[in-house]
Amino acid sequence: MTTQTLTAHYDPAVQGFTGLATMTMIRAFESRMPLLSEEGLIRGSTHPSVGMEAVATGVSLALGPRDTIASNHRGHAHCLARGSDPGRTMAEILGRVDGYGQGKGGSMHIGVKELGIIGTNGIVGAGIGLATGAALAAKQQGSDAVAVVYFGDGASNQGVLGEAFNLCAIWNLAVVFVCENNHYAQSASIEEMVAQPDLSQRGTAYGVKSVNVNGMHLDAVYEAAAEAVARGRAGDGPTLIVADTYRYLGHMAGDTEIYRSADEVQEWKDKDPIGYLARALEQQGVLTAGQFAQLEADAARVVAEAEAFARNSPYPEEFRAGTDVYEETV
Ligand SMILES: Cc1ncc(C[n+]2csc(CCOP(=O)(O)OP(=O)(O)O)c2C)c(N)n1
Repeated sequence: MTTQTLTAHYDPAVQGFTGLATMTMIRAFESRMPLLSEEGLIRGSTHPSVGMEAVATGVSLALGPRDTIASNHRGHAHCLARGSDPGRTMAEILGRVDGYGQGKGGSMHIGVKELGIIGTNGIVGAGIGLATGAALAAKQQGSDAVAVVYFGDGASNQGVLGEAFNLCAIWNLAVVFVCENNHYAQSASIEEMVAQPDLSQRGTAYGVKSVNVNGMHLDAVYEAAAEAVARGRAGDGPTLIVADTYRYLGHMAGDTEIYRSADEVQEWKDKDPIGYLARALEQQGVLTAGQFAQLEADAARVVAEAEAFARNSPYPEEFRAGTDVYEETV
């Protein structure tokens, strides 16, 4: 199969500006999670990804409408960056009937068929198999759609990853494996859990093209993702992108965070992906301080409206618990 030379072209005025708006909205949305949990509005746990916004956003900017994404327990940002409606996303998190799964999936089980979101997932690593299946289906149907899966450094220890790497490599399946290495699996640091911390070597070992990117830099993530998507579309197979990133909040609400130091958290806050991008865009002359303030105000308004929508949405009726759990046509 010939390799199409589709080089990524990050344009600060296009992907940079749009990306900043998306990241700012995701930050505002995710920053509400601990407070909504404290208020008792979220049943079960919810996992914010404050600090990791550049990964979801950079990858999403490289995707087309027919592409699919599979995600995990920390999936709100992936859905929002893919274009999910903040109100319906929030309603799902709060278990309300106007959510994407009529409130029956909750924070960790959001799916949006029309956006190709084949599911966030509470089972660590499960999205890896789903994306592989989506890519196989696309190939069998003669489509050039690409499947993305987001997973954490902890999930990279799941056996399904090796199987998926192997199948995608031998069958040239168009999967972009996006490992969000935020350095912790719940409370276990990567140093404790992995003897070879360069996770990209895992893809290389299976014949999967593998790259490391700075996950705090939208431009770097976008370039890598656009390359990976182009390879997949051209029939040249899978790519693993390992994005070095960090979550600023606890694993979930109520996390005591005794496994990491305040200095370490601060060190990563100094690399804030939103601050970095805003400064870069200002230097490149495509953003003024006033425009950035406006983006932040817009994000706050969108999230406040989403929250009001979700709070006003009723809970699903109990007798519907067993409906909508299986779909016959795929
Ligand atoms: C199969 C499975 N094992 C364990 C858990 C419990 N669990 C939920 S999140 C998590 C940590 C996952 O870490 P990682 O993949 O690095 O993602 P992160 O939370 O860092 O984004 C664990 C162990 C689970 N949900 N599913």
